[in-house]
Amino acid sequence: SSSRTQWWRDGRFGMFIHFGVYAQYKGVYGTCRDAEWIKRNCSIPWSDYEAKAAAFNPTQFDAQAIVNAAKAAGQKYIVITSKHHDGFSMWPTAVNDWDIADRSGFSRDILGELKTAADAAGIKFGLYYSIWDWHDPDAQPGSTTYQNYLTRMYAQLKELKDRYDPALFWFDGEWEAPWNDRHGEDLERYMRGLAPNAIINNRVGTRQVVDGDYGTPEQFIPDGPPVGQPWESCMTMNGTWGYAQWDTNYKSVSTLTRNLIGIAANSGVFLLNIGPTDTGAVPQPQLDRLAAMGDWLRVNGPA
Ligand code: FUL
Repeated sequence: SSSRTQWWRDGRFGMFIHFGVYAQYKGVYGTCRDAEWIKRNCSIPWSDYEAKAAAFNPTQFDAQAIVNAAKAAGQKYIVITSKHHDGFSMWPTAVNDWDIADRSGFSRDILGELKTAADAAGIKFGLYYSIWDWHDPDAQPGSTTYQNYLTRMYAQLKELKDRYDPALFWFDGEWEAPWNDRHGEDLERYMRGLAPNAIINNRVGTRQVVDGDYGTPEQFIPDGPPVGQPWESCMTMNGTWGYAQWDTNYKSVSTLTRNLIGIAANSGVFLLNIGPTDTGAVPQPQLDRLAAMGDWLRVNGPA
């Protein structure tokens, strides 16, 4: 409804964070290059990926610094990957053991740290969750036991609600069978019961403008007036969502600022991504761009 989404529509500008085991590869596997899709696109065996998970130790992840950077940039909300397509949970889920607490040596609750820092700064906290899951055996193509995966997914979403009470759920990976129209409708109904005030993006389902609260153009800005739903353009500053050391192809501050202005002019919302490195630190070119956008907004933005 329009009152549910009001803070988000008024806020206009948010921070996306793609962070997970994939950052450990820094975008490189042998001669193959990718980022958060590296497991799949570089055909990495699970044994290798699981070893990388075991070595995951992002001690430089600094929730307060990230929230400070968002705040200074003029961003009003943060959405971080709780589970990407690799299925790895960034919180200590009880549903399976493919998670940061059970499979890495890193025991901090970084989602909790970010939620606490965001709350204190008056910034809304949201979670990305991929429906598509490359790791869960019941979620694989042709699975006759997909329902078992769905039961676990519902349980994980309840964990996320109970632990972090997110203001926004950003679903993804809905395009991959066997997920279908009915699954999307069912999940949205479940989420409305679980978290009636939370905003949900349209990738909860496969029916485009019918599903969720808002549309999610990715890496582009729709040029016409918005159709059917509120919308949020999500975009990278360089070319990759997850960290890739080789990806230094950054947009300029003026391009990013013009993107924000163009989106706002069409009543949209801008979700701009950062991808922390394997140590958890945010790459300096990303921090620089956030700071410069904030400088511009303080002079030229809304009062
Ligand atoms: C896409 C995903 O496949 C990408 O990895 C990224 O998360 C982007 C925001 O959504 O569909």
